[in-house]
This record gives sequence, C-alpha cells and structure tokens, in this order.
Amino acid sequence: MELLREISENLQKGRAKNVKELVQKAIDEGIEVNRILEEGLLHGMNIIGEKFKNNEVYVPDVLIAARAMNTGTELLKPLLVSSGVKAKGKVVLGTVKGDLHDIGKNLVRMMMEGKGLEVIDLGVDVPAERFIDAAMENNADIIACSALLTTTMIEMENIVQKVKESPLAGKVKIMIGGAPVTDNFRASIGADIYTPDAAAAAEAALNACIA
Ligand code: B1M
Repeated sequence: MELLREISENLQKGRAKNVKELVQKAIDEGIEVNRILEEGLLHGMNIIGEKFKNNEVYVPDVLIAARAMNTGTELLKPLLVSSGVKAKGKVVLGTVKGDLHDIGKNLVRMMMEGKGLEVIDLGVDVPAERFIDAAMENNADIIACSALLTTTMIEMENIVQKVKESPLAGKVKIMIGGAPVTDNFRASIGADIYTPDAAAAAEAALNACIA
C-alpha cells in the first residue's frame, strides 16, 4: 500500500516529521495498527539494518532512522495499550548491560501494556543487580531482558545465575528475546521463556502471569 511504503521510505531517510504525519494519516484512514507497524515502520527499519550491515549507511543514519521510528511508534502506543484495565501482572523490563538498543524493547513494553500488564521499564544498559532489585521492590512476576548484540546476550546467563542465587529464585520467571537470541540459547542458560517478537512476548508474559 502506497501510504505504508511512504512511511517506510521516510523512516529510512530519517524524516521524523514526515513519518509522524504519515503514521497519523494511516491511523485516520483506519489502517490496522499492526500493518502500520510491520509494513511501514519495521519494514523501513529492516532495510536500514541491512544497509548498516553492508556499510551502505552509518551509525548517525541509523540513529536518525531510529528517532523517526520512535516518533511513529509513540503515535501507535495509545492504540496498542488498552486503558483503564487493572494490571494482570507485573514485568520488569530492560535491555541488558552493555547494550544500548531499545527500539525492540520499547515495542515489547507497548505490546505488554496493551495486554494489561504493568511494565517497569529500566531502560538500556541494565546490570543484573538492577533487574533483581526492581523485581523485588515491585513484587514482579517476570524479569524480561532484551539484547541485540551477540556480545551482550551472554549477560542473560549472568542474570539467570544471579536470580537463582537471590530470594527471587523460583518466584519470578525470566523471559529473554532480541535478534540474536534463540530458544536453544534460552535452554542452554536456563531461562524460562523465549519469544521471537514483541507480540509473542506480550502473549507469553500474560499467560505466565495468569497461569
Ligand atoms: Co546496532 N547493531 N549497533 N545500533 N543496530 C545491530 C543489532 C546489528 C545487527 C547491525 C548489523 O551489523 N547488521 C549489529 C549487531 C551484530 C551482532 O552482534 N551480531 C549492531 C552493532 C554491531 C552495533 C554497534 C556495535 C555498532 C558500532 O558502534 N560499531 C553499536 C553497539 C552499541 C551498544 O549497544 N553498545 C550499535 C549501535 C546502534 C545505534 C545506537 C546506532 C542504533 C540503536 C538505537 C536505539 O535502539 N535507540 C542501532 C540500531 C538501530 C541497529 C539496527 C539497525 C536496528 C535494531 C532495531 O531497532 N531493530 C540493528 C540491525 C537489525 O536489527 N536489522 C543493529 C528494530 C527492532 C524492532 O527490532 O530490536 O530486533 P529488535 O526487536 C524485535 C525482536 O528482536 C524482538 O521483538 C522485536 C520485534 O517485535 N525482541 C524481543 C526484542 N527484544 C525482545 C525481548 C523479548 C522478546 C522479544 O522478551 C523479553
């Protein structure tokens, strides 16, 4: 669809103002939120990712595209998040230590909030101890960790180990995800849940909270 293609193209060029206007237009035209996200915003970000990998664009281009992406997802947030619903569970969420990628993590937060879960978002570069402290302070059901780098996903093993040694052992579920993470990796480090995308993460978190 033309409008979704325009969103993708403007995102790739980092034109945040245009992305904002086009996403608003798509919402006003009644295009399904998931399509705006998948076929517009994420489509553009995936192309930028490929170009980044092939050295066709560089860090500043990616940052500008990421800012445009966030402008768009902020507009979608109220549509993804249901209002006035009592929290069905609590999740402590963050991007692991050493890792600054937060677009996927922010999507996970929005989708989880959309399922009626309360999300305590610790941001990026979060050490294991902060996940644990926040989970204890908030009596959380789930610790959810995102990692985008092969060099930082190993921090998830540290989190699993530290939780096992803490009073939270057996009381909190550990969820992991992010581009390099797989279910085999989850099994190898002893985490509880792996999901490949934000929608599946929200679904799995809700199921774990109401189980
Ligand atoms: Co970075 N980066 N980056 N980067 N970056 C990647 C990840 C990379 C794959 C690019 C590439 O080479 N093709 C590569 C990693 C290679 C590797 O480790 N295998 C890479 C690199 C190398 C780096 C730097 C080291 C570059 C450098 O400085 N030389 C550096 C590291 C900085 C650091 O973190 N310490 C770096 C920096 C950056 C920017 C700051 C410029 C920027 C981040 C901006 C920001 O996040 N605010 C950036 C970006 C934007 C990317 C790419 C292009 C896009 C990532 C993204 O946001 N995707 C990325 C290439 C790519 O992925 N194609 C790349 C969209 C987002 C929605 O997807 O986060 O995967 P994603 O989330 C998905 C799923 O993974 C899942 O749900 C989402 C979809 O629904 N998911 C979860 C995520 N978390 C989940 C948690 C869950 C469940 C599912 O449960 C808890």
